[in-house]
Amino acid sequence: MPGAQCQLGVKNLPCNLLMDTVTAPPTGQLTMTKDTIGKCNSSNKAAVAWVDEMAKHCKPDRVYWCDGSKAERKALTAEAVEKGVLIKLNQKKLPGCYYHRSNPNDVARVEQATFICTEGQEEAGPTNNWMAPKEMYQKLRGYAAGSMRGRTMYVVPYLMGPPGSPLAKVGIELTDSIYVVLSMGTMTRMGEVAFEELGSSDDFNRGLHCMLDVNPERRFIAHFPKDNAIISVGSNYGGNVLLGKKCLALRIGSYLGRQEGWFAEHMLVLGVESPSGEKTYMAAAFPSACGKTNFAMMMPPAHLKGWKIWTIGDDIAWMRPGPDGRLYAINPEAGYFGVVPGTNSKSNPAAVEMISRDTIFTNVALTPDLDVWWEGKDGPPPKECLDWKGNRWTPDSEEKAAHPNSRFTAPMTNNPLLAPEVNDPTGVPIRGIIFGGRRSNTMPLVYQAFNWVHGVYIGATMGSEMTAAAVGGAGQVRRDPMAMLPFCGYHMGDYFRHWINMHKTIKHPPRIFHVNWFRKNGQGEFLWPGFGENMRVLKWIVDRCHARTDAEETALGWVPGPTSLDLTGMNDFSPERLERVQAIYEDEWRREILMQDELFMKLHARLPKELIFQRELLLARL
Ligand code: OXD
Ligand code: MN
Repeated sequence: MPGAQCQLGVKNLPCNLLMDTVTAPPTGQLTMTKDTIGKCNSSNKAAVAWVDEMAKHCKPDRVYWCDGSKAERKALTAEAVEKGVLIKLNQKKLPGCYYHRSNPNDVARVEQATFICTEGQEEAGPTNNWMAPKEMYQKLRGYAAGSMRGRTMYVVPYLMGPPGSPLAKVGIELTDSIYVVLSMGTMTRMGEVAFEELGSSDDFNRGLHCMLDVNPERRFIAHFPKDNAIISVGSNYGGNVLLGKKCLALRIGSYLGRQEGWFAEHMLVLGVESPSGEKTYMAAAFPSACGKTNFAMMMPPAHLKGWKIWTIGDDIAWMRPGPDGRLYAINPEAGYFGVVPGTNSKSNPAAVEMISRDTIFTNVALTPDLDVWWEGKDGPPPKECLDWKGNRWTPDSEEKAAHPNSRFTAPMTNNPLLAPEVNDPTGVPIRGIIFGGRRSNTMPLVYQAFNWVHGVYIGATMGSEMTAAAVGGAGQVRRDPMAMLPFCGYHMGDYFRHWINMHKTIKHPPRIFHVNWFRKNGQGEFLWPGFGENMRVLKWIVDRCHARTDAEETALGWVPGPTSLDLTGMNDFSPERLERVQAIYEDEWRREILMQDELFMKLHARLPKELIFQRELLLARL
């Protein structure tokens, strides 16, 4: 009903078109009344006007403004169950947990459908798909027009980062997917908190998500960095549609970070507490599905019992120089959207606990007693269950029961290792940055850069075997600079320049390291046990950051001396094995450096000279 006035005092602005048609939710109104649920809860003129404009365009049957309350979540969850979007899991075993199955054509990020729409193509660079903003707006507005007829448009206000943080950013996502609303409620600080932070400012990310008919032919994830805007159509997969995550926190974030002098990175952030109570904060970039969540929630082995890991974030770090010359990081997110297969009490005991309640499982297998199952879960497989597509599955089936990129969406507050500092608006001071990839050969377990620019070179030339987190190419090595290849919102050469320039603004820069947990021997077996044992490597890294352990110089950088990596209790890990996992083979490295050429050639017009010099120096050292 055009012309309705916002209840919260905005004069002469249609508040939202159709709010009066909001129906009461099936269950669970605790604090809300029938009169207020879903109604406009913002007096921000820019927000109200934009929602109004988009509603007129998409023509939903109703517009629902989310307030982020517990009562709202309960009500929307019940609605999602009633509509068959979610299945309620066995609440005795998994309290607060729900099951979702996505369209089988929509199970991962689609990089070929992801666009950076800057004015000129050069600004987006050769590693991004590009279309001119005008053209893309026209195309996607065409798809969005009238696309929400018969549906609800949910207004999802959200805050990325702790309230009051100088790094925090507000977004509003308009979506016709109730699954997205519930997921955003877990992954971000969603609801009134965002409007409180926004005040009367018009500086918020404008995100529009229309599911359409979930058709890969009409699937686009388009970013308009100059307008701080995103339009995503034709998908309902988290990485494409939870717009606060990859779209705002990384692609738009990296663009804003370059303008404003900070970093938006695909990095976990953790605190390492020593037996004496000293806390050292580290950030680490690994490509998608290479164990960031496991590393961020690691349990040290028995021998290092006095050590403890605290999680700040498992996927994204926003970092900026503080007044004391150190680099401070926040986690902009409030939940984890993690890969499920392989999660068990060995790989990630804290995650097993975390996802036993309040979690949405997407594309795992469903057992007859409404429990969930996936490859690599503790215990034997079920005798029979439904696979992620809803087909009958038995251990004899050829296909996997859970999709390799099936996911959990869990609130960070369920993480038993959650660092209390996660809510500190200042963030945590980062002492070390770790880069790593999934490499069966060439890359040693650990080495340290000689200095900042060398560290930038190491990050810029990172390579990794591809995983199921993105469609296509699994297993092939591709260059994934700083794990940002699919997430950098501008020219990668300018991004490297930003990294090099930022050094001047950080008086006490973090030390930089490279790790590889995945090196294999000739028989295809992993040389390093990984998981909790990675704590031994992390301890060496922490000690290096505090300049209290020794290292040996190699062509690649500093490596642990024969006795400085603590291997106590690893009885089957002989000194020869350590030598093999740390080995630097000249022929492998010459090939590696040749492979880097592909990326360097692509970026050559804007590639900082410093990186070319670093490459030459490395060649000379080999
Ligand atoms: C993710 C990804 O989902 O990197 O975190 O794809
Ligand atoms: Mn990620």
